[in-house]
Amino acid sequence: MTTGGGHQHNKRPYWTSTRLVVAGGIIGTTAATIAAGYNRSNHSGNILADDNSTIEVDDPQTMFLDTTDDSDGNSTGGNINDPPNNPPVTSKEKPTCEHCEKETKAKKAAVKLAVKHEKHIPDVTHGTMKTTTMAGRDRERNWPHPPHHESTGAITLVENAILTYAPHVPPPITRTEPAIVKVNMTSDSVIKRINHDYKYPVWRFGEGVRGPFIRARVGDVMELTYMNKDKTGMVHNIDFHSVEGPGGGSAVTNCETGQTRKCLFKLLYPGLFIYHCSAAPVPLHIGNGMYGLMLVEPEEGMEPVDREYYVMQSEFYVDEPDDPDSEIAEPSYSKGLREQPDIVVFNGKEGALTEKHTLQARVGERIRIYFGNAGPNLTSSFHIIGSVMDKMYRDGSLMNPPDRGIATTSVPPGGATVVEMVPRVPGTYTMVDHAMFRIDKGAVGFISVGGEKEPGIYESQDPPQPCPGCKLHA
Ligand SMILES: [Cu+2]
Repeated sequence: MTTGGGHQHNKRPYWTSTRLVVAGGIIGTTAATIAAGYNRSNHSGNILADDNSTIEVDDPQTMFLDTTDDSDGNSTGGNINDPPNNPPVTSKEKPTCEHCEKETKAKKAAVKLAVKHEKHIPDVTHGTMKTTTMAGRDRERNWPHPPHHESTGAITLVENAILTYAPHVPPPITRTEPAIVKVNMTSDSVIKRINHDYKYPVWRFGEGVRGPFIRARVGDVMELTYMNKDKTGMVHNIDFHSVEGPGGGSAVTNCETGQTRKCLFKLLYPGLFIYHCSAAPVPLHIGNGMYGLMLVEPEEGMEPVDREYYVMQSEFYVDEPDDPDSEIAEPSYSKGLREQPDIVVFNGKEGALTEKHTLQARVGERIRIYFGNAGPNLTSSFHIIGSVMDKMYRDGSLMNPPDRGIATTSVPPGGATVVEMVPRVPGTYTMVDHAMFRIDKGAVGFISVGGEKEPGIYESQDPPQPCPGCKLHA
């Protein structure tokens, strides 16, 4: 493994036929081999074959954290060498940057103009935003580097992503440097119960209607191995909203049954993003269950909290089974076109977060919910009955400060949000889409909070009463 001198501004893609440039460094032939689809062996001895082969891979559900340094070329991730025709960038001279030079000229011009007109001058050139007024007031605040500036050297760390299914969330990222994060994904289709009336032919990633939660860090490179195991013969792919490039990755992950795709995606922006299948017809692939969440942590990581949960909303459009004795409903494209769902649920089915499956918490704990809306049609008015969101990261952005003291937030189809609450009174808190008729379609989830209440916040002569027939107050 070689390390590169930072600050490269390559116009070519991250991988080429001869070398891979990641974060200004050079990964070399392994990644290039992946990109080119050549065969290689991984650390387990399983063959990772080219795009069109049916192969056996590591069990994608058996994930573990592996921080093996891949620099010796013999451990996780395989052989990483720098090809002789592409020597490492070792010069200590500061590379010139065409973009920056243009930006500097533009800034000088802006300063002249601002002096003339006494306007604010935003400077977003190198990591700090400084807003200068002619009155001499300077205000600095942290401002993320533009993506092309994140060139700090080669990535030598390789790890396997820990993937979890809702409502569980992988543990926080603790490392302070970028890594190549290996993510194994599969797709298939199965018959699953989606509410008290119907079973349904759900299409899914991994083992859940709502795929696995993927957690990484900005600047990481996701090394995706995606295998379509769907025996029906349907083509699937993955569109990651966290990925820059055609189709968010779907353009290079189209898979027929038995095929495997391998891709490298650099994660340029922190935030909470959904991913979904975008094979045609796209609304059916999403509506039938092919979606999930990916968290890209900022460099400084997420603030520690007491509990984290993964919740996704989606809707189903169904026709009655042709066979009156069957419980298996049919997808209804016409209802989808009319945007009239029969079923609206959290985490893939009615009751996924009620009865024995309520989320758990204690008074005084900070609870963070990663909430996504797969749609495919409805905007969610996400609300937690009995709680004000102490923090709410609008649209899942982790580059902006959170909003505070929010009761209800809109989450569009394909969108996400991160919310935090701190319950101060024990009892049941209810997650809903505040378009309230949807509770009768299944969109209800409970958070059961135990512990002693803080005094003076919620007082009554009578204890809380059960609410007969009510779906909101368990
Ligand atoms: Cu699909």
